Amino acid sequence: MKKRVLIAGITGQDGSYLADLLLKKGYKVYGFERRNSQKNRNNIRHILDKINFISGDLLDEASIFSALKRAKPNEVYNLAAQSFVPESWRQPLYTSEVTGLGTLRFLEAINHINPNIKFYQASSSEMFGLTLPLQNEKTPFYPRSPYGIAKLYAHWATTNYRESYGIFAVSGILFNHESPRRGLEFVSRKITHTAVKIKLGLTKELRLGNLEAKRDWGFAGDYVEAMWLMLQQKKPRDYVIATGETHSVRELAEAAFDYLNLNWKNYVKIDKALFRPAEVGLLQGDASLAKKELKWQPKVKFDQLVRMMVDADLEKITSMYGDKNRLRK
Ligand code: NAP
Ligand code: F7E
Repeated sequence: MKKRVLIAGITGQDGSYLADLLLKKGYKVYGFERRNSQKNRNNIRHILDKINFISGDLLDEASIFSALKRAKPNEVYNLAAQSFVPESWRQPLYTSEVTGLGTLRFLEAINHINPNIKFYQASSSEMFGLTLPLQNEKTPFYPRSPYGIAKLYAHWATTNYRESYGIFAVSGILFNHESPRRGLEFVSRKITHTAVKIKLGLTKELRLGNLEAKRDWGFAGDYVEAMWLMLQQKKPRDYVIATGETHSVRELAEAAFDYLNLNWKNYVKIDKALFRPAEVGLLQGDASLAKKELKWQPKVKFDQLVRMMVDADLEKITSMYGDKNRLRK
């Protein structure tokens, strides 16, 4: 019998890669999708006919209950969240409701409907905040944003439901991961997308905030494999997923502009409004436990990731403007 999966956040970056992976593995895929005035299905447009959509919202407990009843999943991946860190200072209560309590709503529903459902929670390296690298499963948490705090609540709720009710509920503590499907506001995609527009003469500058912040950036396609592996283990436990390398925002900008034969210094302008009230300055993860127990390895390196994203943006933007002649010589 086909395994059944419910993916919350299927329209996002990770949800779309996870759906690709699980369809390939023969799962029947259900997508828990909130209602928007316009469908936001760009990331999954290539698999639309293979997904069974269920409308629902992390804010609406009843919709979670009925989604579980309808999909009857063996596995649930909760990838849905208000995931943009700066927005969490502008909408702290909303972020806590969705990103924090939303997870609790899923756990409660699973416990009531079928505690044998396996549950994956999308925890985040943002929970480590101000701690020193290398961060691993034993590193204490020190979140620096309402987003990080909400994720920490969800993280502990997941642990608690595992320990209280024996649910196979695990958290993947994932460090930043990017791809051509990343939202345009996150720094990696903002850089590759704007650098390409500059190259094509469509815009003149790129405004950025803190260039010195360092992140451990990996490829989303590699990271969804780790999510799946976590739910296939004999025992439920949490894992850090990271590349182990760290790079600054400045290095990311340099790599993207270099690849386009441009000097980043001529285009990047610092905008104080883009600095955060409290910053996470340095993240670098230690994924040795995942490498040992899950046999997981990141495949895409930093430079390869940047080039993949620039190439994809070149393709997208030129096809949108229909003017390949403006491409770089
Ligand atoms: P993303 O692209 O922002 O996707 C978020 C998804 O959540 C979207 O499908 C969005 O739907 C959905 N969503 C938002 N609010 C919702 C609500 N109230 N009810 C139902 N669905 C809702 O995020 P991502 O990069 O794929 O990340 C996936 C998860 O991993 C998130 O929980 C994120 O916080 C976490 N995480 C991400 C990273 C990373 O580097 N990417 C690292 C660690 C953890 P719409 O399309 O309708 O907006
Ligand atoms: O920022 C700096 C900014 O927004 C990275 C989410 O997926 O990963 C992501 O959160 C760094 C920060 O990602 C700009 O100050 C400079 O230090 O791409 P980001 P994030 O905040 O690390 C974690 C693991 C998650 O869980 C989140 O869901 O880049 N930065 N200038 C900028 N950042 C943005 N967005 N825009 C700038 O102009």
